[in-house]
Amino acid sequence: MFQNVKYYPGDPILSLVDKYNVDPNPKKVNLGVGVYYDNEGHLPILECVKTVEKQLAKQNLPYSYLPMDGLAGYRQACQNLLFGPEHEVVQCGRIATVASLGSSGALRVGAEFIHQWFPQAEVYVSNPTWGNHISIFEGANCTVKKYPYYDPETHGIKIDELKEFLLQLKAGNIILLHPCCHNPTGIDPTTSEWDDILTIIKERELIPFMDFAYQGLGEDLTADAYAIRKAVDLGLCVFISNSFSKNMSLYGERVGALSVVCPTADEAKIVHSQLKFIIRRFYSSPSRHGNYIVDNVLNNPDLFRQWEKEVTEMRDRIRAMRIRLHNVLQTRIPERDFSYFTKQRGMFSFTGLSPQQVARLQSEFSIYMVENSRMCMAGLNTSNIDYVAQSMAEVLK
Ligand code: KET
Repeated sequence: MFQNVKYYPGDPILSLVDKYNVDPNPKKVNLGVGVYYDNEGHLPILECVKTVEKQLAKQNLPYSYLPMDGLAGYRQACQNLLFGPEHEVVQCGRIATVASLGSSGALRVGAEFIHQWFPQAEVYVSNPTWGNHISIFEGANCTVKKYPYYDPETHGIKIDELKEFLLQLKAGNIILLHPCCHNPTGIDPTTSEWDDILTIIKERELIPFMDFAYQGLGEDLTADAYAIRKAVDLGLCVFISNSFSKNMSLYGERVGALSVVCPTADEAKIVHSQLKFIIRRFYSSPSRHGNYIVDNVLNNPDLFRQWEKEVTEMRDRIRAMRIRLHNVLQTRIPERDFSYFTKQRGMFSFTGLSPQQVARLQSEFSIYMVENSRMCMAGLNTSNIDYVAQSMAEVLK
């Protein structure tokens, strides 16, 4: 009966975790999946989350279904976080926001909506991008193509090529953008480059889809939203997927949201209704617990401040690791320029290692990073960083 079913060999990022877990080497280091570990190598539970957990435990709420689109307080908090509560789009009700199963779920629901209501639209992703972007949109039967982005020569963005490319695209196509902490390269446009990119998107009548999985881990919660706010200020309609996996360390709770900024509040109501219909047919409603946690953290000013502080600590720790890795490598191999490690932002770094060097790191040193040379800086800590830097220097020689 299942003779024709083909074996799925696994995801290149998630499969690394399985390999890492069975590696008996006590020195092993996991720099594969985009997960933040603290300096002790543990997955943190944020203090703001612990406080809410205690409150929720006391309340002993029954396990009712959530509405299809999630808790109203949660959805409002997501809008406030994306735009600031005073922003005109928030005040006027021009955003359709639904809770989702992480940013992945938001992307999938958004892809379904796009395929259903804009069947001609092609989806353009950066070259390179998070591999699952391509899978998710192709899984919704969208045609996916790539736009030029990363320049391995300069470890920067091919900004002129990118702009020229956008200028020749047909109106109505979707441009998938990473508003901050580009995955996998760690290279983001400057604010003036964003202005140029978004102005072309506006002129060409393209539709931006912003996947915002790392808010707060680039510059800060507000600065990281620059591209999103700018797009809306230019009068663009925007799809936004956001996530609390990384910035609230709630990975397994699968908490995210899809927001669609519409020209009018009436259109937002209609779009919202269709998003609910998609959700109903996919999985009916989101899970409760994560919605409650985030709702309580974001809507309580003290807990919000506590969260902001904890996000800052995560961001600063990653930065410190970048600087230290850079310093060790630069001392070991002075003829090579490693300054890109400190220019990149967010969790990831494109190390520039060849696939053979990545494989050697894994087989000889039990250091796991993605084959495309992406390394998760948040897996580094003061105990393993020297070992990683020395091993990298060894394979780079
Ligand atoms: N978008 C991007 C750009 C992203 O890097 C991830 C996760 C997601 C969406 C999904 O997030 P979530 O809200 O948990 O559904 N990236 C890491 C984990 C993964 O591959 O699933 C990673 O790149 O390692």
